[in-house]
Amino acid sequence: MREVLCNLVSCRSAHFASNLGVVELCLALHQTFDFRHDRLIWDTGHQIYPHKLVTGRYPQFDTMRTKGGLMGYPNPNESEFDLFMTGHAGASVSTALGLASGDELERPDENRWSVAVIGDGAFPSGIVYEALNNVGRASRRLLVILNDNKMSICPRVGGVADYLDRLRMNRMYSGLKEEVVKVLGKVPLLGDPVERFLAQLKEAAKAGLHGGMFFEELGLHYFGPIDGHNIGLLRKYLRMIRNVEGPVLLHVVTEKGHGFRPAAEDPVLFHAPPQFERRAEEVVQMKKSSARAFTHAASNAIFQQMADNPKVTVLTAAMCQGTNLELVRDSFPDRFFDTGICEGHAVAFAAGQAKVGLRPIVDIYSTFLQRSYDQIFQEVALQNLPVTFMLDRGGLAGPDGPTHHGVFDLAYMRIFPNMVVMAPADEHDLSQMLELALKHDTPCSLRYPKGTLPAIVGERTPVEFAKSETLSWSDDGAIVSCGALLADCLKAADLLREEGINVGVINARFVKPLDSETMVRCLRDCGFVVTVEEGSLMGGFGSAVLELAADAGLSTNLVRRLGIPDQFIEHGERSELLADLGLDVAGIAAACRELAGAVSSVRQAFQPDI
Ligand SMILES: Cc1ncc(C[n+]2csc(CCOP(=O)(O)OP(=O)(O)O)c2C)c(N)n1
Repeated sequence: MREVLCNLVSCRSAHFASNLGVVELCLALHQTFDFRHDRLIWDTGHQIYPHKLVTGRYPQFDTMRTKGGLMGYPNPNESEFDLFMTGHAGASVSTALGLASGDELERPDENRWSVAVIGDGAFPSGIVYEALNNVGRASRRLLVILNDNKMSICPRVGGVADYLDRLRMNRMYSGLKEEVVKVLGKVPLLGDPVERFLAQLKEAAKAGLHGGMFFEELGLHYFGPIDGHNIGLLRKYLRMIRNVEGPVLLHVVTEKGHGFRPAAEDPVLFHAPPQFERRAEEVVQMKKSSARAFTHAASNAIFQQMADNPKVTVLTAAMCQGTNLELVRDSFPDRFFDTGICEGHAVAFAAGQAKVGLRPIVDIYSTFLQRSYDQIFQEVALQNLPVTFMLDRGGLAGPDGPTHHGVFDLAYMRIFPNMVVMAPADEHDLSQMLELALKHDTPCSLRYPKGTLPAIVGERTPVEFAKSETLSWSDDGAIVSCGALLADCLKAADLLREEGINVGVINARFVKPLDSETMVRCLRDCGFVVTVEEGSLMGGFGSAVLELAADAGLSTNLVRRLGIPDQFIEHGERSELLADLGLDVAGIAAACRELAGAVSSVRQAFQPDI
């Protein structure tokens, strides 16, 4: 199984170390339960590859994360063994509890088990405690497996991590396993297996080898920690647990990257490494891209602002590596805060900092920030606090697919009073927008995609509050670009010019407040208007332009909005998905061509006969 995982990563970037770490756990689970009958949820879902391999998807495994191929996360459309399409961390205990409770109500005679496997990185998510708080009253056949590998993407942080460390240090795990076996061995093998197991536990507890009081207090039976790479031991515990009445938490200890030395030694790099070549257990060559991405421009801009202003702080929610903030973390350790996978907390925490005069930057992927929607509303926007949101991966996330596409943020941010919403087209815009945000006295957000920085040639104008940038003008038609697709809009305009169609290009920069003067001018004076955004059409930038047109009493007959339609977009390379949606050069040019044709037929119809 590990060989198959290694072969995959030699073809393309994929989640790796987490999958290597759960091979034995996955096999032991499938050997003990029948998940056509029982229920299994892998929290987050990035460690689902071994499960896919044993549930009929080995033949398609080489299509993993490619368009039309297997998804890198659980996908109920692929298999009856995947129950929820997930990619966000922390919800597994709640959904497993719901499944267990539903089964107990609907089919009490079937004795189905619901199992949630959750990593120690996901475990501190607030929602997990909401679920644990509820567990005591609920299901008898709920098993939560805490897969403790001491890592989130980066080393895990926080008090829960310290608590788990203490549990791991207990004598049962640290070298005194034989003693436990001895203790357990004292209990006679005869009799009812449930009674026997509980008796064994009592004995173990008496021997002072039993930890996990916190979970016990919440109403779960706590077992462990046990070695998560020992299939025999795992199976033994799982079989015993099947006989226990009441919810159970099994704490297993694994090594992230287990079985491939470079991954075990550097699980951060190998969480989702770039494609690499290997020889046996050596990585010969890693195909890291040298192109500068929006994320690099963002972390660079954050670094500059923090160097210039001691009031600026930065918060990340377990994504220090993904947001490229390692240098910022190491250079400004007092003003860098990693909350773990706790986005809601991060936003409310930033609100507190802003209230007392700091200038916090919340740097979170667009899709994960959705977790903190109510804190954006209540703790930030309603208080009108100057928190700056930097939304990474704002747009299509590519091979991660629908759980990770950050396509709703323009819509979800712009509806809040006080919120300023910006979308930089390139590094020039991004750094100036951050500077503007940190001087502005209301909450601000700026979003940028996963992708390399485009080079926009020609003279640029400085970023000015609520002002767009007119790069070229034509009364015939206008492309109004919101964000990072500007370079493609410019290329489309060049292409059209060669065909004799003149189109101006506007860089909108602000979604809110809109540059209403320029937008009204486009709507009123240009033959047609095409808006372009890598975000949901519902409620996004194009919608804002239509609202403005309606309010100003202007016609929208020749306005076309390009963006993400009202559907979830599958996984694939970002460029492939953009092309499918007509958001590439060819698609933008085609929309303009069509509208230019419509304009000329309207004009011909109204031409007086000579
Ligand atoms: C809500 C949310 N925030 C952030 C992430 C990004 N993310 C994916 S996996 C991961 C680390 C998970 O750590 P853990 O649960 O311990 O699993 P491991 O990879 O260590 O096996 C993070 C932060 C996410 N998927 N969901």
